[in-house]
Amino acid sequence: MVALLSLFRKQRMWSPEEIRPRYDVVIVGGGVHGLAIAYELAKLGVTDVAVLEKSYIGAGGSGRNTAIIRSNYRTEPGVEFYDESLKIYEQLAVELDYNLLFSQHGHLTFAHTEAGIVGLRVRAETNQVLGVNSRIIDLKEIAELVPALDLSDRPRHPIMAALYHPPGGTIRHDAVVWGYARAASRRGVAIHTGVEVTGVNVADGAVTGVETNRGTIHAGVVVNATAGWATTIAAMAGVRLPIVTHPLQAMVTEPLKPILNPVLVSATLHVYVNQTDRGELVIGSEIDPYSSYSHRSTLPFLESTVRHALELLPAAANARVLRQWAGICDMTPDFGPIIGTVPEVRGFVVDVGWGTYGFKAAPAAGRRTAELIATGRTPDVIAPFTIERFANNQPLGEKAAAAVSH
Ligand code: PYC
Repeated sequence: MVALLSLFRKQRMWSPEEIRPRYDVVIVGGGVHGLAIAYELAKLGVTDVAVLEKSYIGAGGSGRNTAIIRSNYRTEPGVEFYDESLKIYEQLAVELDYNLLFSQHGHLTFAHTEAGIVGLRVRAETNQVLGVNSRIIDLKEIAELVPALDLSDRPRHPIMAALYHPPGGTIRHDAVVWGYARAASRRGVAIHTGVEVTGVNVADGAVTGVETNRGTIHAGVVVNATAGWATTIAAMAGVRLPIVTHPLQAMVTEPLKPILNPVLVSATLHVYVNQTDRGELVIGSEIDPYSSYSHRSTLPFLESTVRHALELLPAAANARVLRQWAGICDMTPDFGPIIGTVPEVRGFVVDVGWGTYGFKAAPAAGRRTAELIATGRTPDVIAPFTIERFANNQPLGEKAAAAVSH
């Protein structure tokens, strides 16, 4: 019996433990960002760390995104940052000793107009200058990559060219969350689920801890690594963030034979499609055009998104949609994240504002946020993402490549 119990304990992904009254660092949010920060802090020797998650780990955006990885952004800071993240993802399964099912099957962004081609060319050239593999390809090459596409001139918006980004692909999002949680726990991080933060305590301009549904926890550093609730947690510390929250929906079909290798994105059609290893088509669009905290799926989204997906892939017309879901996304005015300290409260660190692009960013955001906390210095690669950029009139201008329909 004792042997059986110890076997069971050994198989747990992370060890449950009592909540202590004090930690050096408390991270609010047990999604991929919070867990990556915790893991990277522990690697740097900061192990007195607690991750507080009000639900189960990965319950928010980390479990609801469509797991696309790419670094074909438009601005220099964006490309450099996401490329660092992609490179960490390339060796993360080995580092975490956990199969993450990362598949670099490529990423295609279509242009349907001359202006669209110019936009993609700017991205291709910025990518290439910064060493990122991405280039414009013509219809012949597109047809070789995805024979199922409708490349005729029959659609309302015929495809004219594409930005091809071979290192892009998809990863198993739950596995990434579990892998980080297990690795962080093995290095001494405490992961507390079912613990909701109800207040952030501040005294003399510095954070002193958090209030939770399980009592007060003291900490010298509190990290806001939430998605969807970033403004709520920040407001508890008296910090206002320039963020508006929107739902983002997606759906998945029944499994089909393989018809699609790369991820397909069309800004003009406001749609993206990829096929999972199991054969399902994952279909999504842009954020819903209204601010809300709702997790409800809607019929208008289903109707319009399917219609647009079928303009690209008419062969999928008879596929049945099995599931549809929504997550909530924190959008900043320039579609860039906010990472770093905040001027109002010492010890309050934010890793927020990840819009619809947070999952692919987590490894680099985790590593660099941990470095900031451990050393007190802002690493160069995240310096453009500080909150001060809004007051200093230095927005990022990443809207063109950050999301689906821009
Ligand atoms: O940034 O690649 C992306 C993306 C896909 C779906 C939502 N965001």
